[in-house]
Amino acid sequence: MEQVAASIKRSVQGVVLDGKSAQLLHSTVDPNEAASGKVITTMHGTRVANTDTWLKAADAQFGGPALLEDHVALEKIHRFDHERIPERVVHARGAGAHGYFRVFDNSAAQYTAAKVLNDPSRKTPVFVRFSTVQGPRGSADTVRDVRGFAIKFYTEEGNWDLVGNNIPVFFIQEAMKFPDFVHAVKPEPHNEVPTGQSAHDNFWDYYSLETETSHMIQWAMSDRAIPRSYRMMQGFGVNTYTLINDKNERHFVKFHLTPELGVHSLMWDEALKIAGQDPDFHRKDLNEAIDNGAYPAWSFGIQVLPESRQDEFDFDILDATKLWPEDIVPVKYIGELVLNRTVDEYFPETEQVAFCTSHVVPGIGFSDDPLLQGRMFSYLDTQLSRLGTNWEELPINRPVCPVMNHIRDGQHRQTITKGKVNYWPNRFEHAPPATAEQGGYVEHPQKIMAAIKQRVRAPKFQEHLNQATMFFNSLSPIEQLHTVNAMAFELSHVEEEQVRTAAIARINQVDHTLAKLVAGKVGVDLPAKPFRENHGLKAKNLSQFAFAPKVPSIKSRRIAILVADGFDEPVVMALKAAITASSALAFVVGPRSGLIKNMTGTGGVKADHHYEGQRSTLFDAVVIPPGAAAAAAMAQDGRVVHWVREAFGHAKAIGAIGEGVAFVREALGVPGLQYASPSAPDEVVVSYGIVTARAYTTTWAAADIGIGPEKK
Ligand code: HDE
Repeated sequence: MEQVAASIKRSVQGVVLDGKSAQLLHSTVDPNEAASGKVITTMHGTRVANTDTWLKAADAQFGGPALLEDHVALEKIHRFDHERIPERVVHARGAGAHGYFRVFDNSAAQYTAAKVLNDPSRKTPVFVRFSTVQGPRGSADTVRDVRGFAIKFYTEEGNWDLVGNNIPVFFIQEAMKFPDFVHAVKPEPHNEVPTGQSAHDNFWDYYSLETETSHMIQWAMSDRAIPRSYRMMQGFGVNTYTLINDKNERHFVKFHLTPELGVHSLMWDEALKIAGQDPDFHRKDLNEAIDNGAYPAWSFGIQVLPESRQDEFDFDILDATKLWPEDIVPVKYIGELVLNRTVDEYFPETEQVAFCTSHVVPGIGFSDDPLLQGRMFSYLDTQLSRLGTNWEELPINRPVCPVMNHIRDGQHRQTITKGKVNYWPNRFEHAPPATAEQGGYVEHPQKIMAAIKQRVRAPKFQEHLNQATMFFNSLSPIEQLHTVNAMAFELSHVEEEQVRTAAIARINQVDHTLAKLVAGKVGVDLPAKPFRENHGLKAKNLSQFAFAPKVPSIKSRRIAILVADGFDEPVVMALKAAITASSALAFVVGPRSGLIKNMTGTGGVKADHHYEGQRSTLFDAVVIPPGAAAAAAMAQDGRVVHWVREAFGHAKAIGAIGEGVAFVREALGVPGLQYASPSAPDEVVVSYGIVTARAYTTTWAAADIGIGPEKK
């Protein structure tokens, strides 16, 4: 196998590729390139003259029996029969993209010797895979679930895999519980129901019996579990890792990623509908943004604690069900992650990528976090059943630095290693271990106290509720209400009363009011008394409103312009131009996906979609331009009236101009909706959360997305 150093840059059609992309190019075939031969061949390279008709012993008129001799037919069917590989046991459904990571300066050098984290001259290629956890490969994107956020950094010292989630804590403290937890959340064993949902008896049964899930359940029932986009969610390493600097000092670390676009969620009703209307919503969103040059970007941050501070807190810093409140351990943002290239082919890239928490580089290490320790085995192990022994040689998994060792053979070995020896030590001194000076990974000499072999958990691991309550307290009232509704939705899908009652009792341990509100909806008797008084503690940056971008932006947002015959074309053209200039996407939606006539009847625009084909749920905002005939026609069409009502109900930004205002007024039944205030008739007006104007103005077009009864 040819190894390509990270420094190699290769120019393809004028685009300079990073080390990983250049390396991947060696494994890429493009049927459009002349060099590929362009015509079909068998897998052994012979050109194929017919791929449709099986070779037969036949009479030209009546046909006849097929011959087993036909290698082209046999190979085609044989390869098809074996196309599927086992899907991931969790996180089966995902979407991936390429990009880069870089640090702003060398400020992290005080904590880590890892060049990827301390050398600002480096631009490290990355591959990121986002995922849901519960559902199978074919499940919908917008289900209520945790999202995976796994990053492979192709560093010059080897691959570093940061296998994180969009929620900073986890359900359980001990890795050994993972099979039980996953069995409980996955479809129930007797009927394989439900798909992509935690709304079932076994999940809530497990919750009610395992207190340590309390904190994570609060997150999973919050809006964090229904993101608007992969591009608009945070990422967290979750487990506590360590950083080791040049002086061999060790710090504990939590990794954070914060999206440039802010953290945004769907509303539950939207998420439910999109799951049917466009199950690939998040996949498409990721590709659409990158293809349109709106590259998703995150600030990369670290929370660091010196070893000496390990016991300073009322929680154990190695407990993955706890976060480190940012009020007491601030996040230092040291770099950025940007995704700028979609995959060429899903299977060899997004499906075959394999992450391992144990893949680290010098300067980064592990902690005694018991969940992390179990993960170290699980990821390495699971790749065998998914991808086979030589999974690290697959193009997407190969490091960009040289790989050299005495590991050999196994199914599908790719590398051919020269030489007489495949062991160390050997008489030629071929491939010796690296010294520390040569960059060899040397474990930090961590001091272990004299210990007794026993199955125990450290004392602070016994406390499970404080941060669950703190998270709920830290949410804004609307986020709290969404949590109430989410829990009520889930519990109404729980059939056994015993499970519902036990779940309410558990919720009562987190917060009595929360339990009361949920119990009231699902018809369960509330425990008479609070389990304990709510401690009233809050922490910063737990509400997602904390991450609203400083400068409001409509970048990459999808905006529908609703038209009908008789619309005002110049206004629509101006709107489209202004939306595009703001790096957002404009889609004209009309009664048909064809030419829609303008108000003078002299032309029109071609609608991108028709009212039935796309629903308001798939857009962030909707605009209705002027045009009396168009407004009248839309008012007669139930589907388009529903479009606007639904957008309003989902707190979407709605804009209307001229006669479009009259249509919105009728559709929503808000007689007071006007397009001008008497004092400033030419300005835009915001009322009922709707932006209206008498005529088109450029300031209006970039109007604040996100206004509405519930700002999202
Ligand atoms: Fe995973 N997890 N996990 N997990 N996980 C897998 O590895 C596991 C945990 C996460 O896009 C599997 O390659 C155990 C926490 C992501 O390919 C498997 C435990 C976090 C992905 C596995 C955990 C994660 C996985 C399945 C408890 C957030 C998708 C396929 C000790 C920090 C990676 C695979 C991708 C995937 C095991 C807990 C995130 C079976 C045993 C905590 C993002 O190995």
